[in-house]
Amino acid sequence: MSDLGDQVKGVILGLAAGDVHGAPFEGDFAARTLWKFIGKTRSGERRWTDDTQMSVDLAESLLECGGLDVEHLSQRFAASYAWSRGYGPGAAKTLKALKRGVPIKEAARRGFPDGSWGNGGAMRAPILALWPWENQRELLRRSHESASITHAHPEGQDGAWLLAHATSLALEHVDASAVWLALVEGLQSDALHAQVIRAAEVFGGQGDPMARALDEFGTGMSVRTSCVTAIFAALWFRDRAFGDLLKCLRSRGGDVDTLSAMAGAVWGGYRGASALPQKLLEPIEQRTHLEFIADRLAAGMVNRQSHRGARTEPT
Ligand code: AR6
Ligand code: MG
Repeated sequence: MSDLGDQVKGVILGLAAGDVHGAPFEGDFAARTLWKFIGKTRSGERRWTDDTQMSVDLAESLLECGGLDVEHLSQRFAASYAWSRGYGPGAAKTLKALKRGVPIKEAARRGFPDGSWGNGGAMRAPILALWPWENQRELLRRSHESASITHAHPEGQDGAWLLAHATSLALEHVDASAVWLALVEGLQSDALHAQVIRAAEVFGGQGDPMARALDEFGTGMSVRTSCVTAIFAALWFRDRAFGDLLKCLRSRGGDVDTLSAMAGAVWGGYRGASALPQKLLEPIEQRTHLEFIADRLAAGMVNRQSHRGARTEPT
C-alpha cells in the first residue's frame, strides 16, 4: 500500500479506535455504567459511538455523491441516528427534526437557538481531509458546510475546520511548530484563535506541556474545551505509542471518546494504519467496512496526487 493509502486508513481507523476505546471512560458514573451494557455488539466487538457513525456517514455520502451534498448528508445523518450511539442532546433533536422533514437551517437550531458549539461537527471533520478538494480554501468552506447541518454556531464550525485542517497537515507530515502557525488561519472565533497561539507556546514550553494542555484547553464536549487539546495530544504523541495517547486522554475523564477519536484521526494521519496496534484494531465493530471505505477514499487521494505530480513534471 502507498504511504498515502496507509495514512488515509490511519485517519479512519485511528478515529474509530480512539472512539471505541475511549467510550467506556466517557462521562459520569451513569454514562459509564450504561456503556457497560450497550457498548458491545452481540458477537462481542466494541461498538462505536456517534463519532465514528457520523464519520462513516460523511465518508459514504462523499463517495456516493462524488463530493459534499449537504442535503444528502443531512438525510444520511438522520437515517443513521440511534440514541444508543450516544449523540449529544442538541444533535439528537436536530437529527430527529431532519427525519421528520424539517429544513436543515431550521433543524440545526432545534437544540440551541444560537446553534451548537459542541464538538460534534469537529469529530467527523477529519474525513473531509480525505477528499481531493481543489485547495485549502475549499476544505475550509466544506468544513463549515458539513458542520452546519448540526452545528449552526460559528464555533461549532471552527471546530470542524480545525480538525479537517490539522488532519490535512498530518497527511503532509507538517511539523508541530508549523502546524500551530497554520491553524490560526481561517478561524472565526477570537477565543479559538487565542487558544491556538497559546498552544504553540505551551507545546514548546518547560515542565510537562501535555499536562498543561489538558489543564488549559480542557477535556469537555464543546469545541472550546476539546479541539485544541485533541490536536495538541496528537502532535505530542506523534512519535510515541498510540496506546499512550489514549491513556493520556482518558486520564482526566470528560468527553474521552471524542477527544480520543479526534486525536486518533490526526495521529493516524501522521503515522498510518500500519502503526496502529492490532490488538486495539481487532475489537472494532465493522472493521472491514471501515477499511473498505478507507481504500475507496485513498484511491481518490492517490489519484489526485499522481495527477498533480504529472502536472509538475518537466515535459
Ligand atoms: N448553548 C448552550 N449549551 C450548548 C450550546 C449552546 N449554544 N451548544 C452546545 N452546548 P450537542 P454534539 C453544550 O448537544 O456537539 C456526544 O458525546 C450543551 O451542553 O450539540 O453533537 C458526542 O460524541 C450540549 O449538550 O452535541 C460529542 O462528544 C453539549 O454542548 C459530544 O456529545 C454538546 O452539544 C458533543 O456532541
Ligand atoms: Mg463523544
